[in-house]
Amino acid sequence: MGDGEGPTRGGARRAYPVARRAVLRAVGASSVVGLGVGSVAAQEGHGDHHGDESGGENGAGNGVAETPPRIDPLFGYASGGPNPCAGSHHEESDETGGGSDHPADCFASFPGSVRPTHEVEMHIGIPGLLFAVGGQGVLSDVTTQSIGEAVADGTVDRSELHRPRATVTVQTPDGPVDVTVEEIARLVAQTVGFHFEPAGLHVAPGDVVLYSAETPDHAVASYHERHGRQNRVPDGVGPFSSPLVPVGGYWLYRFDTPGVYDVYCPPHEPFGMVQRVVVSDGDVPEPSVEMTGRPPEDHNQLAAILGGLDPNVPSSAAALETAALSPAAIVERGAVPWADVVADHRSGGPGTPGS
Ligand SMILES: [Cu+2]
Repeated sequence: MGDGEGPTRGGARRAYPVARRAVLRAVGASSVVGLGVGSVAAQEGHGDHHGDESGGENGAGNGVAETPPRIDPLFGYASGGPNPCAGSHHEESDETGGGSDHPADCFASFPGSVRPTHEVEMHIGIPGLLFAVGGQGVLSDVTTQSIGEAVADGTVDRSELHRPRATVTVQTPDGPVDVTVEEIARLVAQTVGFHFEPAGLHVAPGDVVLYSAETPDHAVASYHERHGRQNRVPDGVGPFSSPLVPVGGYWLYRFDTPGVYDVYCPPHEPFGMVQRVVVSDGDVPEPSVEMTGRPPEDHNQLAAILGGLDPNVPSSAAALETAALSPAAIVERGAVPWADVVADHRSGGPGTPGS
């Protein structure tokens, strides 16, 4: 990407605000609109992958020639959107879990060469009010510690809290809000943090997974030696990764080689944002872990960005060790919700505070 590419870059920059407005209009409205924008992007020569490195072979500038989109084995297929499957999950509801309650036509609108059969959403999962409480220093250290201990198992017992009815005033974008210590504790207990939904996914070899960005600042990367990490993908699988996926956009990846794949969100791996994908025809493969680099983070740093409030969400290492994310559980259930991983951890996994 040198300075000599000024005109190209200018063109791309001009195109982005248009695409972004289209995304905003489309978010939440699932419909068969994905292909139109995808084709436009391809004709403008900046749609598919990472721009200049891979754009050449797609024949941009060939006029009407149409090259079927393809999924790169390392860089997948990225799109700024709109995502035809946007907003189709309802993970906040316990009943639906990590299932596949997308509209029937949501995958059918993709070209056959890249058509997904599963969707994974990328979420933040932290109430905005909690950020405000944590960032404004309105709680004493004693109260903060008592909240952490009280919610370590994911439930709130008023008797475990220091001054549960005491009220603090928090400044929010909508003005000052009064909250009690008990209410803050309930917010902490509800916090599941940065996560993939579902956190565990079983697919057949050759299946394509759509990763959807519901909130900002997420990406997908394999635990791989060439990312400086412990290798946690099957033999022969490369160091695949997505770009940072814009809200409303998506990234597609095809899982070809059977085995267990552990992936992480690079910005949020210190906060436990990991996923396990099991690729098999129904058998239960073993994880293939090689000590090639840094292992998954073994300390969850959520408390550091929440002013010391600790929701006891598992670290990346702890999440991958839960029973919920065992390959057998993932194959049996098909999809494992992140809430089950958090519940497993809070119910007494190693490292649970106060146990
Ligand atoms: Cu993330």
